[in-house]
Amino acid sequence: MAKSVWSMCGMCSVRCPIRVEVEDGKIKWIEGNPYILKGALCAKGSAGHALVEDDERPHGPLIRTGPRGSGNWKLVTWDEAFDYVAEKLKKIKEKYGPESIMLSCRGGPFADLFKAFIHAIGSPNFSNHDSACGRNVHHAAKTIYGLGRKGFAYDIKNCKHLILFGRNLFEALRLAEANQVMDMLDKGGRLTYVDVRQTITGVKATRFFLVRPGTDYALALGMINEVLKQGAYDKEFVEKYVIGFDELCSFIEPYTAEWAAKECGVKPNAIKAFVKEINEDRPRVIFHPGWMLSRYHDSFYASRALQILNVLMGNIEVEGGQIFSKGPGDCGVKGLRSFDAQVPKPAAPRADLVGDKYKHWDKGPGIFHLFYEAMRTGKPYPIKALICYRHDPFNCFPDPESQKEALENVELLVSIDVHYSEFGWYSDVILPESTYLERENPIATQKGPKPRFIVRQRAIEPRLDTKACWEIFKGLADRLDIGQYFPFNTAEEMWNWQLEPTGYSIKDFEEKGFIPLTDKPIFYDRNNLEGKFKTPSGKIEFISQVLTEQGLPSLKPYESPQKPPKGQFRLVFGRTAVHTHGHTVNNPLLNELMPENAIWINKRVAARLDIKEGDWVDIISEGKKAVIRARITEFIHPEAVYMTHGFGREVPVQTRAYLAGASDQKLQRGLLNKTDPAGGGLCLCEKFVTIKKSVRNAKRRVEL
Ligand SMILES: Nc1nc2c(c(=O)[nH]1)N[C@H]1C(S)=C(S)[C@@H](COP(=O)(O)OP(=O)(O)OC[C@H]3O[C@@H](n4cnc5c(=O)[nH]c(N)nc54)[C@H](O)[C@@H]3O)O[C@H]1N2
Ligand SMILES: Nc1nc2c(c(=O)[nH]1)N[C@H]1C(S)=C(S)[C@@H](COP(=O)(O)OP(=O)(O)OC[C@H]3O[C@@H](n4cnc5c(=O)[nH]c(N)nc54)[C@H](O)[C@@H]3O)O[C@H]1N2
Ligand code: SF4
Ligand SMILES: [Mo]
Repeated sequence: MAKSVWSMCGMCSVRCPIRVEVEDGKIKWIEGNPYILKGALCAKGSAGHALVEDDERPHGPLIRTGPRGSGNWKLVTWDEAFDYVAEKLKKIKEKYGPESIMLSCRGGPFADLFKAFIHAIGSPNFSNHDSACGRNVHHAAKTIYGLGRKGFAYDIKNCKHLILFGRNLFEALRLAEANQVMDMLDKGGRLTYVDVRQTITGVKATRFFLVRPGTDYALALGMINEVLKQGAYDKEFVEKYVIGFDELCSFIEPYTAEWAAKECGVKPNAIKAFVKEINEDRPRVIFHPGWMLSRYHDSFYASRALQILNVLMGNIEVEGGQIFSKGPGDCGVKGLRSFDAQVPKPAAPRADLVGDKYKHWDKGPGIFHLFYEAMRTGKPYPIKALICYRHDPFNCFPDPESQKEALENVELLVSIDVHYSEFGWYSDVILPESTYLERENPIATQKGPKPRFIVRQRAIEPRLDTKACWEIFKGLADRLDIGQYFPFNTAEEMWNWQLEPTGYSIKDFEEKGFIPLTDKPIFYDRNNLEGKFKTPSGKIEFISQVLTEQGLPSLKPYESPQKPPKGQFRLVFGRTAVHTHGHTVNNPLLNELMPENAIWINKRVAARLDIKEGDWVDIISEGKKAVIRARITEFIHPEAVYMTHGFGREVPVQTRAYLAGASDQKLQRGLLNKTDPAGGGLCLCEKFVTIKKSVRNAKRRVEL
């Protein structure tokens, strides 16, 4: 029998709305929701059915029998697995207190349920991946607007000039955003792209600036200087809403376009010409504040500088600018009932000390990598159990070997994953989740100018002995005597419980696959934004009270990035359009599209090192070596080498991905401790590696 199911893609964390056609219990077709995405889907989204059919994933719950990482597993029933984990958690709770248990997930719209679980246990230690992703951007936005990274939506479609500093949005995809950029370009909009190498986004841009790695802050400062010099900013808006403008004016004086040019390599005249253009285009100018900015020692300040440029453009709450994200309340609708809101707040401080020693950081998910310190030292108190839901710390954080050292002090490691993650392979228990096409998720709210409720519905029954996240957490909760916070037995009951205050029912998703809460975008009155900025002063803070109280500068004097020592290069990384981090590399279809990564090397550098296109190259980092193929190009800065993240996997049962290509995070030795004191993000591009032609090359082997 054929049916059509509204759902949400799960091949990456963007979670595009989809429509799935099913026939005789098999997936026949997947497309983007026509009301939102006009049917569009990326390569990964189209490969969803190959995930379902893939046998190289856990077939049922697994309990480790050999040493950690040995790959010796016992396949057990769900009851056995739940009993085993619950028993261990109870013992740990009794011996070390509930706060010694931590849970990390992939964040995003469904986190409410997982937060409720860990809080109900009595632990404040909820975390996610974000200190290796968007935390610097999030905290930069918070210190300027008092709102996080998602506090504004970018109306790219209607903007006249979009500026992207390393936001490679045609490869690091969010489909709706990529579609908007295409629409904007069709309408004659301009796109300026800044990167240390050329990308698909760069080739579509009207202007491409190739910069020296780690100098975005310099370029942004040079732009601010020129904007102020040319008077190319919205004086009225600044006067009305900004605190610290005078301080900015005196701070910025030395950072001229000529000065910036020396740092980043972009010609002063190009900076000046660019500022003339944005002066014509404002307020419909958007400086994207970055996404994955856990990169350099000053990425937080670079993101702040980009936000300052947004404010100077006066692009807030205008068409073609940054629009405040609206929620159900703005549409006169009550929000979903929250699981977490029913649970008493745990009393203990967080073990990562966020909100305590680190008052300037968002307590929500804290900073995951700081928990390793607590594991290592037992201070402020020990962490004895780690549950990772849809999160692979070994693929997410640098230097898995030093992570493992800290994890030796942790008595229970649980991976709730659809695959064998690298962490899962090392852990004590794997609770396999059903793929996104075989399960439901709780209903979630998508904020924006046009907020909506969204839902993931089950398209087919699970092929293997797996369960949905809500079944897994409920199964554990019942055994931990916290079942009262999960008052449902079926997905439908869960949805109805969530929807009850809103006045909607699950049937309301039938028409479009989502519940729109408004027809037209909602705008606040731009002349009356009082109360909308959630900073301590209620204003846009160029000088942030929170940073000042923490003893940190709001306008940090520029420090030039270190030059790589002779024979070494800065290791930079990024995404490809056909993979999601490390978890699609073993997907049969996507593996065919891109089975391994290569190292990009500047042409002149390669000639000097006698490396040719396709040669095997050794990448050496503090005793760790990886060998991958060379990709020689003029279009990368000579100080940098680049590789796509996600490869070099070491889970033997993933036969397609096993040891294919190299892993950037395994080369990032020592970076686990390199936290940005202001932004909280890791500095993952602060690593130099040695590059040389490998003895693995056929010719050399013959010579030997
Ligand atoms: N060196 C280096 N480090 C990086 C990055 C980099 O480029 N280089 N990128 C950073 C960025 S931007 C991010 S966001 C993080 C990502 O880090 P993570 O969030 O840890 O990575 P993902 O690979 O997205 O997913 C984690 C796990 O989720 C599992 N998974 C996928 N779908 C599902 C599902 O439906 N249910 C369940 N339960 N599990 C599922 C996958 O199998 C995978 O093991 O890494 C960061 N770390
Ligand atoms: N296909 C696909 N799409 C994805 C993901 C995925 O895994 N696959 N992951 C999603 C996630 S979690 C995230 S966080 C986003 C990330 O989205 P982005 O942040 O846009 O993506 P990245 O590819 O990590 O990095 C973009 C670029 O930064 C450049 N770069 C390195 N150093 C510098 C520098 O000093 N200055 C400048 N200007 N550029 C520099 C790199 O060369 C790279 O091209 O993508 C999301 N979309
Ligand atoms: S960007 Fe692609 S993989 Fe990610 S949710 Fe959308 S369709 Fe799926
Ligand atoms: Mo990310």
